[in-house]
Amino acid sequence: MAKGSIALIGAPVDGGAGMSGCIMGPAALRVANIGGALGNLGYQVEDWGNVTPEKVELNLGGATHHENEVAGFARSLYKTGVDAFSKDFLPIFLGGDHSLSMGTVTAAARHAAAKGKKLHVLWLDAHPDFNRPDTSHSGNMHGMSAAFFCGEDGFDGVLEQKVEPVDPRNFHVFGVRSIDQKEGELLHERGVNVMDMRHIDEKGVASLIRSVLEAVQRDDAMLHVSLDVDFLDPVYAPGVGTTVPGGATYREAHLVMEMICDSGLMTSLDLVELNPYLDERGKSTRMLVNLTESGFGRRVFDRPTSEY
Ligand code: 6HN
Ligand code: MN
Ligand code: MN
Ligand code: MN
Repeated sequence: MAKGSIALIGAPVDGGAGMSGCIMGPAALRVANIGGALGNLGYQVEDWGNVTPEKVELNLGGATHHENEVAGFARSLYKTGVDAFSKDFLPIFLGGDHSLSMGTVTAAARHAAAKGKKLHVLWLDAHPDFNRPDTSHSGNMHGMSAAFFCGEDGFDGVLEQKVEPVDPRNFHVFGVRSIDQKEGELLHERGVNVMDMRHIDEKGVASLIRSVLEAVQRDDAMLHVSLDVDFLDPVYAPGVGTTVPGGATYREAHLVMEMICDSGLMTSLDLVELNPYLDERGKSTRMLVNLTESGFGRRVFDRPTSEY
């Protein structure tokens, strides 16, 4: 079976994080040959280069900062993302901090709506990134992206277009272990599917991820996956500004990606928060590339999924 086409889209946005360094993320992923790795798995890969942020003048108030940079990237990612979907590419967005999902997920949601479909989002992260400008203590916009694309208030002017909001019940947060007080209340109120680390310890990766994939399948929906480096335990991926102990192990993270691949449901992917300045000899960059390979078909042993 011929495999599809993948567009690599770089987004060196840096100002959404509390610490700089994510600007080097797309370059590090290319140095680690992410494109070649996907090509070896049988995909047609086109590298679309890095997007150029639009010029924006915006003030979201409160502690929020760098909104011009974040909104500038969000707007160009939105347009480039919509373009990639309409040309039948599966876009992989190379971050850049997690604020970039304000552009990538809204592009996916727009494309889904145009096809009369729903969009589910699987958020692999130590954090749910569900703050609004008025609940955020840090003012860092990488902690707000999910609130934005789920249609929360307080983000006027980030995109020029009206956002097609993701239904919070179709927003699946997996691997979390750090939630701010008001952010947690909002997650409850909105009915977000939060799978925290305790949940994963008790139920295991496989049954929880299977239930997410079944929900996507039932809805015949598109699936956007957003992989934050801090989803992983810092032992495996120290190259990120927001490490939290108690994260996913090497095998847990690979199993997630292998199951996503077997489902055939993923329609777009973000690789975010990689900070090469904080990394140890390329460890976290390689981890991200290896996880991407698992998400696109690399296997330890070729065996039918039904045998697992
Ligand atoms: N990320 N909840 C914290 C904040 O500043 O709002 C942490 C956010 C982390 C964001 O990891 O993408
Ligand atoms: Mn401001
Ligand atoms: Mn994040
Ligand atoms: Mn995080």
